Amino acid sequence: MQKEKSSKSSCGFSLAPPIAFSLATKSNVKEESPSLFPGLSKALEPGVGVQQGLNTVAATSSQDEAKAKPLFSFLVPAEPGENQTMPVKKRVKKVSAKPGTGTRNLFEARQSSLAVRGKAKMLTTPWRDVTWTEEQRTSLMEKLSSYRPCSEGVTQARVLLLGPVGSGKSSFISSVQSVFNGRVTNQAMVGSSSTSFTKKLQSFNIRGEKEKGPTGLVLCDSMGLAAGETTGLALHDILSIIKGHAPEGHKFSPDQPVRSETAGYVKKPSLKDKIHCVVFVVDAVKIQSYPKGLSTTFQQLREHISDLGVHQVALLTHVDQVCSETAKDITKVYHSSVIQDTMTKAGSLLGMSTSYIVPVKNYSSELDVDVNTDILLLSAVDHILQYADLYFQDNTPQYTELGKLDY
Ligand SMILES: Nc1nc2c(ncn2[C@@H]2O[C@H](COP(=O)(O)OP(=O)(O)O)[C@@H](O)[C@H]2O)c(=O)[nH]1
Ligand SMILES: [Mg+2]
Repeated sequence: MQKEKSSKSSCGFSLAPPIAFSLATKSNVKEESPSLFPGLSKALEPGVGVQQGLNTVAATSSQDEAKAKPLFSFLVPAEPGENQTMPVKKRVKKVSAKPGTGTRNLFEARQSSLAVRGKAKMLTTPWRDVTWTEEQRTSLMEKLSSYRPCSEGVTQARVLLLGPVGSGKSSFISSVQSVFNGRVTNQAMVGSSSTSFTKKLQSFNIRGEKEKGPTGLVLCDSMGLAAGETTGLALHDILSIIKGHAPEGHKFSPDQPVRSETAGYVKKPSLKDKIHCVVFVVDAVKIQSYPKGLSTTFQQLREHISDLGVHQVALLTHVDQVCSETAKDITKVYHSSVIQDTMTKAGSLLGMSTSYIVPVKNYSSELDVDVNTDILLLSAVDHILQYADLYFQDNTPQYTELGKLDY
């Protein structure tokens, strides 16, 4: 089993090389409790979160987005964590028809054997290494609180989250802020009852621990992506944000693309106004049911964003809903073969190597933060900042070849 190794970037963040995923060997696999969920799927309206409860506000905001743009219905498991990989053949064949002689049908026998074969596999050796301790959380918090971009004149890394409605963009922003606050707060959801909220470009300046002031990280929320929107307005608007032209609070509208006449339009954006890293956000539960066009949307977007020299990574959210063991204990996330498999699917959807993708469990219905969920979220931020730093390296004179300015 080969695990990821880390190397240090010149900005102090460790860079993860592409992961070599290895196949589970028998000795490396232990069985999880049988899957609790049948193979049926049901369609949900876009924007309706699987998880209800505290985040009904967020769900409302997503619905507002959905209203604004007719999207698509997602097929999601009838139950969280449902495993759709277990076809059950309903072939019934009596072995013996004689009553009282242990009549048993093959269907029952098959069912019980499937119950064993269908168990989600948990790997004894994790496919990525994480230290799950209080010290690790503290050290990550300190590292990220003191993070500053390695580029003069830029005090914060601006990171844009892009993904379908309901994928967990706003939840991620709120969850990261919650980690630093030490309690679950729904920062990115505030005001989401307003119908325009999720249509606006909103930047969230992540604050560090108490009295530590702002971190060097700004997370930018925008409205959801839909399949087939890469041509025309949406793509144009996304690229305007990335180039730094779109003003804060800009309300996206198909009739009013960002242009030089737009109020607050930033004519000559400097490095600090631009987006320094793009994070695609996809939902593990919906990974197989996203419309085909979404993959094309992602790939076209990626091409355009790459042309701007901006690095891209991805978050795979809702991992707690595809693996029951991980739902019970988040430290199992890198032991889960279901999640490993979903990562591969996310990689194909996005057209990127899985080494750029990190699994995440956002705070959704919890009231209190949890050390291990915090570690996973902070590791995701760490991952993002590595790639933001690559952008700064690429666009800062001291790092460019012979001091040649290329921006
Ligand atoms: N169980 C679970 N629910 C999540 C997770 N991330 C987001 N959610 C829920 O998914 C729904 C949509 O999330 P939201 O952040 O509004 O998505 P957005 O449209 O991309 O901003 C909300 O009900 C969230 O509480 C996650 O990692 N796990
Ligand atoms: Mg949102």
